[in-house]
Amino acid sequence: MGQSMAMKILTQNLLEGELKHGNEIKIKVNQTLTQDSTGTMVYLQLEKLEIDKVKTDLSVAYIDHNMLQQGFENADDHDFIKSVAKRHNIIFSKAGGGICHQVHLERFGKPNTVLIGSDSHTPTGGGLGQIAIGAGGLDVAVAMAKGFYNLVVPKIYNVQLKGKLANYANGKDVILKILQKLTVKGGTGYIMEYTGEGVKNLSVTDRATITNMGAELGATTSIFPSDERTREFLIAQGREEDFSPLEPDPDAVYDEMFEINLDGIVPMVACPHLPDNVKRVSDIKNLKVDQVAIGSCTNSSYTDMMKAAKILEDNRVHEDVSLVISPGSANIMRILAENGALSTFIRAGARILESGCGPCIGMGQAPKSAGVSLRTFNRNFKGRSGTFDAEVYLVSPQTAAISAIKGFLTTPEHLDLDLEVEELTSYGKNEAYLIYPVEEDSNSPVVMGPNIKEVPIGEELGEKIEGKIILKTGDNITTDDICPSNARLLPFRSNVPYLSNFAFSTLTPDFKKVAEEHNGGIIVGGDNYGQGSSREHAALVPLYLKVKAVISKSFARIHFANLINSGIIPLVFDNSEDYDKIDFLDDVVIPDIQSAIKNGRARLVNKTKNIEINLIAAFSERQIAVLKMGGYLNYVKNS
Ligand code: MIC
Ligand code: SF4
Repeated sequence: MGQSMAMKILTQNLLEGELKHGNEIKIKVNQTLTQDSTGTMVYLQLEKLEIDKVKTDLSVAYIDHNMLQQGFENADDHDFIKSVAKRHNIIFSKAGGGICHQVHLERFGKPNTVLIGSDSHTPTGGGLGQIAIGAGGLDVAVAMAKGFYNLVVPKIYNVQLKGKLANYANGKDVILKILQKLTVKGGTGYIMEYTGEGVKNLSVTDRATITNMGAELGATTSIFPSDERTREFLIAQGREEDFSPLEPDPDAVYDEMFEINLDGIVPMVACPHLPDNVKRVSDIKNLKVDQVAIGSCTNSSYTDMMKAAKILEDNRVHEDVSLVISPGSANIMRILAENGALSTFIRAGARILESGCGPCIGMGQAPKSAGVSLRTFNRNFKGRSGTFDAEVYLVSPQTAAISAIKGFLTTPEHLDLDLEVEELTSYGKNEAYLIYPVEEDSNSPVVMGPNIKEVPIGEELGEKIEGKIILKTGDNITTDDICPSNARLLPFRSNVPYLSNFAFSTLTPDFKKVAEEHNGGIIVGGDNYGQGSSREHAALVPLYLKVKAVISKSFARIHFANLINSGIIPLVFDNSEDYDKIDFLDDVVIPDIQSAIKNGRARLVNKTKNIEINLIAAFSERQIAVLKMGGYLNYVKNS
């Protein structure tokens, strides 16, 4: 039986377990990446694991998220991460060097390897034929300390591509089209594998845009072949030696499949407030735009920037629009400075930001009240921009640039514009932002500022779980809801006690008060609970507030793992209609939880309503042991 590309790499890296859908396996990790907003927790946890050098071939710590530095907190976090990186043989990418996923694609990503990153958009590496998976911080710390990662074997979804994109269309329009079809939970439990003759017509960076936003489908990861275009990209990045080919066997077996004709792709837009609320741009008339932002790990490559520059050349940004531009890496910024594109942006009236996440995670550039913001980013959750009532639309760089000139949402589709951008044959290098570890640094001290607080650690599991339902949510609750992120809160990513004041604040003003009044309790969620970012703070904050379990219709993959890692039990309604049989502040008990997690089934007694509800408690042997010990850190230290 032929193998898919994903199965080939997983087979190569398999350490333990059987490669069968649904099984938990242990795989060797070749590379890791972290960024600063999840990184402080990763490195606090890595220090607790008391290691010498990382066990991976390559680990990189990027600073790209928290860069406003309006107080000492961000800078202290950067220093802390730098000091730990030095001690353990980790490459450090300084603030300004660029967005982790873009820089990793350019400098380090390697076909046929496994990359684990503490950021949900790590699958960007799939554009290079890598199995690149986003994970919680502790999983990444363990990957560095021990060289492995535990993964539940996903199914494989084959997307067959044919044809060629028109030059007004972008990888972004392809993935938005897929999101329209599959929704934000349609990829859950799958690896998206792109094949077909259309693949060769997509640049590596267009491929990376597609794999990047596979995260929005809920997919474990997404992967493209490694072919001649991959080789050319790696040659242009000065690292041909990292190339190796990857393609599926001709008789590869897939669980699901559909076809996309790239010829037919037209500019698409994700409307507020979810990335799957997708329409054709041409179907939205007269949408006046206040802000346009071009950048983020989804669309900040050299070719994306140049397409925007071509549209802006000899034009002027509309007087009612603020256009902000953040190239994905310092190297791209340098190239744009040298080839004149940067001056094109400035002549057009754009605002140039440093290379980093910036507005994508609400670090500045919050839109005006009820403002309409058009962004080339990947997430448009309510409030994420920093303005709660802003309306954020997700589009391609081509659509963004033309709309910035016109002042309303429009596409370059029917305009006679030359949008052809040649890929570079040499990107050169910009090493100035990278600090490579040297032997002498292995004993250098860890530097910790006053804002860096201890990581909360769970307690051993008791005989039963008992308490009040302290929150009941709807479907598709994001980790941005559970632990919001914006310019005011990101400086506190290493301070869980402080962050706990804002838990669920997009849904309710007093979650913390209720949790404290009842000494913790149980949360009830709908479908796809915990979608979005990989931030384990969305589990650590509830742990700190003594949440014992979350019961939901279904969970997003990374958050499910993060809850287990924190010792909080994620349980699923056996019959999702039972969701209606529990209400806020009901008194509940789950008796005999120790055997429930072993047997895979739990019983919840709703004492307030005098009814019983069946729950699924399906965990691997390892997860059961982790839950019993009160979290993964306790487990790893004791095993
Ligand atoms: C995001 O895009 O939501 C983030 C910010 O990059 C997160 C990580 C975080 O919360 O720090 C992610 O995607 O995992
Ligand atoms: Fe940064 Fe936005 Fe990408 Fe997250 S999605 S890594 S915040 S650019």
